[in-house]
Amino acid sequence: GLPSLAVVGATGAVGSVMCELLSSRKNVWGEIRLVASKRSAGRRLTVRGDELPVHELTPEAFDGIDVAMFDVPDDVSAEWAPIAVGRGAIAVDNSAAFRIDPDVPLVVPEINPEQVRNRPKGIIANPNCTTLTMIVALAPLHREYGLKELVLASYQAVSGAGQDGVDTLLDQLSRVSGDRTLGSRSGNVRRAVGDDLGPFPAPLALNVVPWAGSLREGGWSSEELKLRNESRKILGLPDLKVSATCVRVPVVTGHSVAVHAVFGIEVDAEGAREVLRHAPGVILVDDPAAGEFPMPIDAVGTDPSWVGRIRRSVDDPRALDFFVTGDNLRKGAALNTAQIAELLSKELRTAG
Ligand code: 11C
Repeated sequence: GLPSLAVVGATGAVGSVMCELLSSRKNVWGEIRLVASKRSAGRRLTVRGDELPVHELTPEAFDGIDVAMFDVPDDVSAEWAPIAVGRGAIAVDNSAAFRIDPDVPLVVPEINPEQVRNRPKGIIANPNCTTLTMIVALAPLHREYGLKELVLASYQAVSGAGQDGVDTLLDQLSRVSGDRTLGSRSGNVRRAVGDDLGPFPAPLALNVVPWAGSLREGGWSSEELKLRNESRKILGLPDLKVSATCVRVPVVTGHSVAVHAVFGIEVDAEGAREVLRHAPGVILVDDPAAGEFPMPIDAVGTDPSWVGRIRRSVDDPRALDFFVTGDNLRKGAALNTAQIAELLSKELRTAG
């Protein structure tokens, strides 16, 4: 029969998109078992047209499971992915717990699908949503021109911080709507928004916040270092120079990145467009004269990374500037995890 799948974290922001994807993509699974924390256990969710109960996360929840997907916080994955492996499952983990572990492959199926088989710990990691959005477009350009250096600025949606992030922005927007004086005097947006900042260090409504993640050495944020370390690992470029500034913007879903990429040889914008027209998982949206740009409001709910604003640097013939947008809950999280699991389903069916 078909392999069995557990979805751990089924009730979260990413888990909900996962349930949708499992209902709409080609069916390669036998039993699907939904698992979540004790708080969410007992709820029922619809997958493939069936109402399924949500089981509590226990070691027994993995009995008889071939592939276990994790969309949970880092500490939960760190504890429970090895338990799932101990019960006989292969774990596909979307937290940061294992991404940089040299014994855990970090997989993007359009770029390094062969790495799925290289899993001494029985764990495969899924990249961060900001890295994923960008890397799908960057990897084919690297193959063509040889990447040397990246300078990045992100524009990240609030759903990257989960359902709490979404609720926080929408509540704040309802508090500021209607007051036409807001934003013209220091401090008045803060007063209108009030004290509830949700998972963010500052108000998101009518603002941009140059911060995502937690503080690391040298003033870098964890999100900025993830972009650097994960890009290096996925592209197999351990010495790649990466400088990133990660910024949260008042967008519900859809992470964007402004990319300055320096290559080893001269580039040209039309050549880069031609590469991206044929790249898997990419859609080229690059017609400024017609008002066509990659933007979150269009990319949300779709699978590909949307790329545009492709220009050769005026001052460096080896550098390209471009803008890329993708659905952070879909390709950024649930879709990439589902694609990795589908590679495993195929491997198990071929072996079995
Ligand atoms: C954000 N990218 O937008 C983060 C969320 O490493 O998987 C995902 C954190 C991670 O806040």
